[in-house]
Amino acid sequence: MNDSLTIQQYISQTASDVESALQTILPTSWDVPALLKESMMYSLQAGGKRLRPALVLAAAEAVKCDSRAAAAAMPVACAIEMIHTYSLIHDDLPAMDNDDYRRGKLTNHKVFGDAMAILAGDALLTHAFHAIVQSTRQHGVSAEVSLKIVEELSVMAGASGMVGGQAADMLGEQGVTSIDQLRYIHLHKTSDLIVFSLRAGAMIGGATEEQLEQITKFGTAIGLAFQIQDDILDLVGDEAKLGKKTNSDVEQQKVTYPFLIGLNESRAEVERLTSDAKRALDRAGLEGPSRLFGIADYLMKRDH
Ligand code: GRG
Repeated sequence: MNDSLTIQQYISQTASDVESALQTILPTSWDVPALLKESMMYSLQAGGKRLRPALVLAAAEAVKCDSRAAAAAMPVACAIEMIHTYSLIHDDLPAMDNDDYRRGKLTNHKVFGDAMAILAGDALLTHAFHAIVQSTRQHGVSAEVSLKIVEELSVMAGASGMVGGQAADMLGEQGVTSIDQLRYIHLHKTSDLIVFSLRAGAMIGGATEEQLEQITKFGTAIGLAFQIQDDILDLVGDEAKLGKKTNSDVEQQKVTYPFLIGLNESRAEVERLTSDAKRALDRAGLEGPSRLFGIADYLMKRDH
């Protein structure tokens, strides 16, 4: 990809590449019930930031600076977006968060009904694993690397990863009182998919175990920073809506970093985590890490 792109341009370029690749992975000719496919595509095409796919692609390129590494990583980038989208569809259901809007559009169940939304989520989750296997078939990713990616995804998206984080969040809804409990939830609900995205891209690029270890540290830290920044933006947005944009009196129902340690300390934590992440990335000694450094800074400074 063109080296002179700013990080925002890089993210929007990868987003549009991923959107085209998703059309191939779920082709119009795909012989599945039309409404199921419509429901899957509705949420996939609802216009998310495509952050996780960008991390897969940027990590592959960081380890091996050639465009073939990014092409081979594309099916995995699509797979992670399918899993992320499934999690959002299920999270919005009446039995979970009961949300009517997501990404500025009606939620999946509001358009297709609860049953079809559950099925669309299930189908996206399952099809993600199919897409990863395709990276081996079509782009020469070794079967060993593909298998390792499938194994890591099944852990990071499952009971000891994202689903576990969501369950801990649900079970602790009223009872989360410490940063450690909250950190556990964020690490699994949010960071695990981010860490997976980076590790999968890096594995396709041919990273060593030592590099993967530092990339994991980088991902864990930017994942936490991303979630804290998300909670800061939620809070600041809500206060702006209420016309009371203050730094104190943090009053909200949801237990978040701003709720537990205040807005200013939360902002400082985002900066600390981003610095830690960048130090780990430095230690990884990659061939072309500039996109990853750029994404870390972009996430810290983002305002949406
Ligand atoms: C239902 C199994 C299951 C899991 C749900 C993703 C999730 C776990 C819940 C959604 C709520 C939430 C705040 C999750 C934390 C991760 C997060 C900030 C998700 C939003 O990711 P973005 O900002 O979304 O990348 P877009 O829309 O840009 O893709």
